[in-house]
Amino acid sequence: MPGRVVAVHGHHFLVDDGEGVIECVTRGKKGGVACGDNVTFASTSAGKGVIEAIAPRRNLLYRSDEFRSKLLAANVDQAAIVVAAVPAFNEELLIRCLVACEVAEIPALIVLNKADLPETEALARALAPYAELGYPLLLVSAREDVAMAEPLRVPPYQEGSPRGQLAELDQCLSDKTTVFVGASGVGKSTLLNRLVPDANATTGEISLALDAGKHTTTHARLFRLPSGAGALIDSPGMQEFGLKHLNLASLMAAFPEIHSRHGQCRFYNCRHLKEPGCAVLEAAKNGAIMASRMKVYHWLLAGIK
Ligand SMILES: Nc1nc2c(ncn2[C@@H]2O[C@H](COP(=O)(O)OP(=O)(O)OP(=O)(O)O)[C@@H](O)[C@H]2O)c(=O)[nH]1
Ligand SMILES: [Mg+2]
Ligand SMILES: [Zn+2]
Repeated sequence: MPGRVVAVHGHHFLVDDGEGVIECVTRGKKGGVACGDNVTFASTSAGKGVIEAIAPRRNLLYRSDEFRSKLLAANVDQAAIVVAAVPAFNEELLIRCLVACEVAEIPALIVLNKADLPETEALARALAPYAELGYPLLLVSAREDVAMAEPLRVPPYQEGSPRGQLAELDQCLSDKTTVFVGASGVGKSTLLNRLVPDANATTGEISLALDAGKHTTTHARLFRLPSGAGALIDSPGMQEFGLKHLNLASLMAAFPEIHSRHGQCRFYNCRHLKEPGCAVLEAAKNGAIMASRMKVYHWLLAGIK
């Protein structure tokens, strides 16, 4: 019987067959089942089954280190990378998430949450160049119960939408399968609860004293949007995003600002490291490419051999 994987708990999977949710395991050491996978399963007893096969995937978002891959979501239309000023913003993590999306050919948007916090203003300004790179940037507040310190007047804030762009986000999500990814504590599950009121995903209080998020979501879970055919996948927060699966060609293509300068360097096989006549390094020097992005590009390049 066919179904879609809607939750992954270690080696247990919840499969939605359209009528209900079946608790499944895999036969043998298949592993590698992702939230969002289309599978066929055989039922073993009431409400239980075994996954027999995974249908070919449209795409797969995952992270990887030397030892293993961690699958985040399969068959999605887009990824919403959720960021916030509190706990402390991690730009390297954002860049790595964007690279992973580019490699998987999954369109990415950036959701800057916690618009109600005064710290968010500076971050909104710092993120503006990402919108210029082509990643839609939305500024929202997932919490209706907290007062806005002062409406932020930086783009993408719009006059007359005091809670930020929740309506725009809602529109972006409609009829699509979207995966929420990002650091722990940025508000992915709180946003999900706003958008899917009966999701009741566990949200956690962050320890402000430690300025560190607590991992409250422990497994990926797919929820249907109340309107239409869309779905949202909530995923556990991460501290780092391993990209061991990158190769040179995919790295070169993963940075739009580097890719668009292809062919402008003196050497056709330029790696934009310290070659003379490099158009990318020149652009970085005069500020046309963000220093933070260039730094992460060089780190990722150093990791490929
Ligand atoms: N002030 C403010 N707090 C928020 C907002 N959104 C979420 N929070 C708070 O941030 C904390 C973390 O929220 P979660 O939704 O659990 O964060 P998460 O990204 O799901 O975290 P993980 O599950 O660990 O990945 C909670 O205390 C939320 O109440 C917001 O828009 N404004
Ligand atoms: Mg969560
Ligand atoms: Zn170059």
